[in-house]
Amino acid sequence: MNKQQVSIIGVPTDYGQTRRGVDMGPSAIRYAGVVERLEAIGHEVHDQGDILVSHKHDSKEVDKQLLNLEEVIDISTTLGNQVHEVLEQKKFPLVFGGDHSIAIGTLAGLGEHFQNLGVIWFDAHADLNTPETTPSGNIHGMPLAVSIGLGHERLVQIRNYAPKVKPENVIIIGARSVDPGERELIRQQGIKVYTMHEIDRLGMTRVMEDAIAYLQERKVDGVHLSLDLDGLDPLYTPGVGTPVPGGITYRESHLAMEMLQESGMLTSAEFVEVNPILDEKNKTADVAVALIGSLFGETLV
Ligand code: HAR
Ligand code: MN
Ligand code: MN
Ligand code: MN
Repeated sequence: MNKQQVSIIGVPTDYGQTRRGVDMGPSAIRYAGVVERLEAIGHEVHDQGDILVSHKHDSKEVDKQLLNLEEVIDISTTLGNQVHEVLEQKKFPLVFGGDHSIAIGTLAGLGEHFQNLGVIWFDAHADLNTPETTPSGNIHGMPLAVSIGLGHERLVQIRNYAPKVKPENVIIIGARSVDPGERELIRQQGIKVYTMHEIDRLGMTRVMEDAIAYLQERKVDGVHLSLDLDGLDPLYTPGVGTPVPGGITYRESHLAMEMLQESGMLTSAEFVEVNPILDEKNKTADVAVALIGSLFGETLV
């Protein structure tokens, strides 16, 4: 197990959707002992604290297709700059949300450093909506589209370049709630998706072997894991804003993390959508921290 220097960044935002409480995700994950857990494995952890997020919720302009656009742009820009700095320092960025809109900022910080970044999007949803296709106006349903260069220009151009990742370098794992516009984009852009059907059918071992081999064939120079806790079945992670039944199990998700660790390809990660208000005794944050343990090489014996 090679020791890493890990930089934690918390992003306490709920502006990507409309249920309050997900802004407390970074606190819940810290409370669940993430720093201690990583240190016990032998990693050197630098907790940079949370980026500054206003909780004013006083937006005057209301674009129903892009709720809280200005706030999301601000937060994404700050986060993108900070992730970029962490990479300059040759540390591993580990980002805690917040809702999944934060991925816009995280990927904006990664995309310049890696010329051919791979992304594993672990989620019940595809997060490939645009202002034209969104059923909700919630930007947390759009970050993957934005990162491949589709959507509102000011989101797409955070840190002044686009796209952040090539669509053919993206793999979605765990999808079971996909909107019509998203389905079309998946086909049109050649995004690789392992829905719950493939996970049931092939098993998580085969899915991860295939996913890792695919990224190796594509000769990626880094891999980012964007893990939405709603990718797991709500039995294990009830503290999320948009739970969808029929998800990935606790053991399957651990196996996925362990296989990613073994691949040695991972260069950054984020854990999003933990909402302590909707949770049962911090269960969802506990799962996040347990998964982080596996992802960073925790072993039992
Ligand atoms: N697809 C729906 C929308 O765009 C729901 C998105 C659900 N949100 C997430 N993202 N948690 O993974 O509104
Ligand atoms: Mn808030
Ligand atoms: Mn998501
Ligand atoms: Mn989701």
